Amino acid sequence: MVISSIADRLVRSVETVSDSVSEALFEPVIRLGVTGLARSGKTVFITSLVANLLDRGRMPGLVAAQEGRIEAAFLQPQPDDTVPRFDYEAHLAALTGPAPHWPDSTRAVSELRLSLRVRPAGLLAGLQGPRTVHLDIVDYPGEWLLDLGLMDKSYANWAAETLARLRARPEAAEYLTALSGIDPDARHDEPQAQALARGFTAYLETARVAGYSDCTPGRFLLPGDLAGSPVLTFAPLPVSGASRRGSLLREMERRFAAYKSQVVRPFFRDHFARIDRQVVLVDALGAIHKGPQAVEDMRRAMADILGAFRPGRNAWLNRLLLGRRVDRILFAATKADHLHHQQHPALTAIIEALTRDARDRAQFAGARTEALALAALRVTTEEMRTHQGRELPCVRGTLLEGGRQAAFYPGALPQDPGQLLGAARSGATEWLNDGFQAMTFAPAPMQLRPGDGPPHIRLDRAAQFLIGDRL
Ligand SMILES: Nc1nc2c(ncn2[C@@H]2O[C@H](COP(=O)(O)OP(=O)(O)OP(=O)(O)O)[C@@H](O)[C@H]2O)c(=O)[nH]1
Ligand SMILES: [Mg+2]
Repeated sequence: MVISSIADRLVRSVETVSDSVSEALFEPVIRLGVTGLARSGKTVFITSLVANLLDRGRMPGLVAAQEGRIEAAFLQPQPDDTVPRFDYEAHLAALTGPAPHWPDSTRAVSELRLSLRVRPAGLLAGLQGPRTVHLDIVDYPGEWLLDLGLMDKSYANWAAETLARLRARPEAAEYLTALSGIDPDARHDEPQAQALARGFTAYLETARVAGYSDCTPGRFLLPGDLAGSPVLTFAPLPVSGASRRGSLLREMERRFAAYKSQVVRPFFRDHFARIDRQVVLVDALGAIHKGPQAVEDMRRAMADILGAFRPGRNAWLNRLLLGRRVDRILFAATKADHLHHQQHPALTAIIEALTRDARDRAQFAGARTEALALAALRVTTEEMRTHQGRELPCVRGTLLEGGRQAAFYPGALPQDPGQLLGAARSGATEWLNDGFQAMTFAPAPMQLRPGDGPPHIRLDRAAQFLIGDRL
């Protein structure tokens, strides 16, 4: 434990030194973390951001692009040889090819380096030539951040807290029944451990579908190449005292410790601790459509995610960070092209209120945060339609199911976000008015003018907040 944290620190200090060497050589590196819960829009966001930084015709809100100071942008080999590369070309081909479709779901960390040749602004403009700024974009599942909470818990603490939560939830009934026949002090038996882990994983999966955000350990839901390995074969057991050698309980304790040191720690050390700027993508419209409980859950998840970025949150993480920290965090409500622009201010107000609330809940003081509603890829057009004598602001697009063209009015969002969040917080199970419909549109075939990236909404504003000051 001690040795590995010293080793972590050594790795980090060497990196800090090499980062400052390259900064001194005028090739600054910005590491941009892109995260969000499953299906929040990470892959589409990164693909469209990169395409729009390569061809900047639709990026007037990015000041350096607007001023014509970005002379060139190009993809380069990434610095980390062991992290999968973000498959930019395949995702872009999916979105903009002749039969456009949404990219496949991605379930692990990936990375891409985009380098920009930028002429300096202001006083330095006449004195210095252009310099290269590297933008390293790191895509990782938001679920993994929630595991930070496990780091300062023992197995006994974790199991007791988890079981207390499970007892209040009907989704856990099956696991709890299976547990009632188990003696934690009996000899460890691998098929039994596996059956328990399977039962616990099944509970986590149902809980996530039901909309709970506290579905940790995160890797149980997104196992990747760890599926079936002992680090993922544990489950909470009732603990009444010290464990006996060779018992099921002792083995569970050991695997929980292994999960922390071999799964959670490397993620925070190799990825999280090196991020400079962060964007957290939130499918707010999807949650509003699912109902008040999903909104309440999203509100809590945002606070938990922000909590991971709170300076001093965790002694172990602090040592790893060596004083370095993320200094800007953007919360972005994605898929805003589901709404006519008349409704954008209401969505912006909701994501702003949620972000303020997450700051308060996480007692967050540190980085600058901002909230924004955007569409990384705009797949709709706007139109006004008369319905029962009323003008409705609609969006038109190709429906994902059936491929038909349709105009669609999702319903009214409340002008006052307090109304929505208040109902969610007070435990309402349905919205008072007609509710809010979500529709899934397919990407449409597009013809891009030379110099233009794919169409979007406010992606340039997001880029300005995240990297504009460093260009
Ligand atoms: N209309 C619209 N839909 C979007 C947009 N971005 C994402 N979507 C929808 O959201 C889905 C998920 O987007 P992804 O980018 O794959 O989300 P992700 O966060 O990478 O998902 P995972 O990899 O499964 O975690 C897509 O298949 C689209 O249906 C957007 O800008 N506009
Ligand atoms: Mg993805």
